[in-house]
Amino acid sequence: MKQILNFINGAYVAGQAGKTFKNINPVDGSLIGMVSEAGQPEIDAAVAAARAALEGPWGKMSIAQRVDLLYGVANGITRRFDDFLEAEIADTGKPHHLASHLDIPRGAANFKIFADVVKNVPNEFFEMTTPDNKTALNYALRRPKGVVAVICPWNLPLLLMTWKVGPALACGNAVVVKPSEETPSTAALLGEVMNEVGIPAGVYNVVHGFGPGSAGEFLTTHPGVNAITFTGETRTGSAILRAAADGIKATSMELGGKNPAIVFADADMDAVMVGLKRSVFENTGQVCLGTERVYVERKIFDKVVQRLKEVAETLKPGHPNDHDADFGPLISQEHREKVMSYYQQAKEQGATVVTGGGVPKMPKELEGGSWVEPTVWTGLPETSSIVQQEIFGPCCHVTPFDTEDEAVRMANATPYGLAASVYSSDINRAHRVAARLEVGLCWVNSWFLRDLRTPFGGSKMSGIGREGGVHSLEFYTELRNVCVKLLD
Ligand code: NAD
Ligand code: 6OD
Repeated sequence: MKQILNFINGAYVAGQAGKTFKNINPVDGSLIGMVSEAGQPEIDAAVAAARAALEGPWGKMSIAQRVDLLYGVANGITRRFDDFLEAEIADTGKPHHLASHLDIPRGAANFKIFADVVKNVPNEFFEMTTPDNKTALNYALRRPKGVVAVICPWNLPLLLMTWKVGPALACGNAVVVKPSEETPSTAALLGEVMNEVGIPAGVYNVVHGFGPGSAGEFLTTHPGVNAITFTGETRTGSAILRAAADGIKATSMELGGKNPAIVFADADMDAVMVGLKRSVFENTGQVCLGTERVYVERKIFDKVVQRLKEVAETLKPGHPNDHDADFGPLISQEHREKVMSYYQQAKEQGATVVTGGGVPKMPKELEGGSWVEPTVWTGLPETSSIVQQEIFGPCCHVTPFDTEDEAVRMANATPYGLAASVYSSDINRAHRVAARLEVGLCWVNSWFLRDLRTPFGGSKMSGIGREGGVHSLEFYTELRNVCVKLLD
């Protein structure tokens, strides 16, 4: 039986209390292995190891030396590509083609790109005249924040973890990562790469466990942690913000979404269908940026609904290694219950179920997996739970609109503000609408195109702060102003 251990100070260790939890393959419900849960002693040890690394060789390295090591990590992930792929697929059940094109290459790229960003960051400099008419020079030093806690979700495990660990290490911090309890494997495996490429012990630590009363809470409340970067549900984000308040810790919050797509009648229909197919159904709808609300100009409403139905009905569920399979299971039976409760609510609230709404018929060997059907609804009021709440499944509700103002008003009418897509061939309208949407990211005629130098994050209840490119440097470094008075 596979054992997944904590990675502390460069070594794999079991929790002292001997507590373990199951790592389940969502494809068929089989047991992958047992995960060692970290308790308070392991969190203390991980934070102490991170602090010692900052005070030791890691803290003394030049930017150039760190950059070289981070290139090494990127190459190390690429060298062990198949190991990462296998681990990610076993934990998530996502199709081989998705993990091999998105998750694992981005895991490597996140180290290379942020290494490049820190190499090129300019420093602020101001020359001033003092009250006694002399000159003083001001410059800003960027220093690491210190020990950064990285708390991760399960939907894109390696990608989203390295999206934080890459810039944190590039800026000279040391990290303690808590991967999701559903997907512990790639974070643990990355420890091997860190050792292989010579990242000093204690710079990268991994502790496994849950949130409240477990590793997540022990880490976010630890006095030795200077900053917390979190990706996950909005409700969890609130709990972590409360924990962080007591210790005045810096926080970056990437939270939930209920993202709209607005389709105008002049849109290129192929671009619309390519965009919606990916944004509604990719990764079985478990992408924070995914579209769960589609607003369509009334004159093409029936056509778009029909095309969405056709797309949904051609999608084939299947085992990750089945190259014809378009989508995998949801992450867990617990998450399936949540998604199915929304499928039930939609029926009770009187939705027209255009397609889906149930569980697909799977071959016997996959019947234990957490499968759901791709689903499209129409006919619900904008106030319904289906239109207001994040479901995080392969589903969307489609609503008609008559005017640009009405589309923007409905798109903005949820507590969330993460991402949106606008489909139109009228370039002026596209810019105008993008500027009016209350979101952190807006794609036009596309979805989830990512240049990692650009700001990423949500507004309203979808998050606080931006990461990406120099914006990550803002979070992962502390600026220190040095003022030098030139004496005669
Ligand atoms: P989650 O909030 O349930 O868990 C995320 C992590 O937080 C896990 O590691 C969990 O163990 C930990 N955690 C839970 N309670 C905690 C606590 N009190 N203290 C410390 N840690 C705690 O989220 P999830 O179900 O893993 O992921 C899905 C959610 O993540 C969705 O809401 C999705 O929209 C969101 N998400 C957002 C982004 C973004 O960039 N905005 C990206 C991906 C996912
Ligand atoms: O691409 C990224 O950097 C990113 N943060 C994606 C988030 C996806 C959410 O599920």
